[in-house]
Amino acid sequence: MTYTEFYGNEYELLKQTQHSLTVKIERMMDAFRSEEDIQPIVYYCSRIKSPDSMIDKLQRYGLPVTREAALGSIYDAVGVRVICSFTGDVISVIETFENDPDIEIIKKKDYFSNPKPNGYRSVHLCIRVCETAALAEIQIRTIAMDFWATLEHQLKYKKSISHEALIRNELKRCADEIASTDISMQTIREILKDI
Ligand code: 0O2
Repeated sequence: MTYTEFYGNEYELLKQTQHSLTVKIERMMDAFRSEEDIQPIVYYCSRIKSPDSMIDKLQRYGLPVTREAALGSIYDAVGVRVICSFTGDVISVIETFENDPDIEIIKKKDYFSNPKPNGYRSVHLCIRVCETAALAEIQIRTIAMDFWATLEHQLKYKKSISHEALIRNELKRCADEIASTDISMQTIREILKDI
């Protein structure tokens, strides 16, 4: 199924929402560039959720497989991911979004302070973009955590993994090591700032 077949006329609205969020992040990067010695945002990416992935999510949540449910009950038809250098930058970026009058934050899922059992660490802001009234999700995490999440996401799609429990434990161990490295890097950053 194509994006237009699934999202219909609303697809244009989703694209507009995606655009308005990416423009916002570009502006945020410009503002940080003039204020900070190291750019807090390393990069960002965005996407409109594919119809297959949306249908799968609606079914997982026990929702009707309709455009209305996709746009009204699921937050991440439009998804933006912001990747930061340090853990402190994750907090600064979240604060910037929280103080932005153009967006309404509906829910904050803090897997940074409360990681998922598999080790996933990220902050998800479920928002409404005032300009379009559409829902969207912003994920914010460090570059180190993004490295883990990207690889773990790819492994999820591997069918029939042998030694699954072992791999799950290893992934969790890696996530914890990465979190500990992130803390050390933040400490180094703070020491260097004071020199
Ligand atoms: P796509 O479209 O490929 O990005 P849920 O587990 O979905 O019930 P959650 O995770 O709070 O609850 O839902 P939310 O906030 O909608 O976020 C879903 C997205 O977060 C996922 O998108 C991933 O991008 C990311 N994510 C959540 N949990 C994990 C995880 O354990 N590992 C990794 N690597 N990413 C995760 P999708 O649905 O995969 O689709």
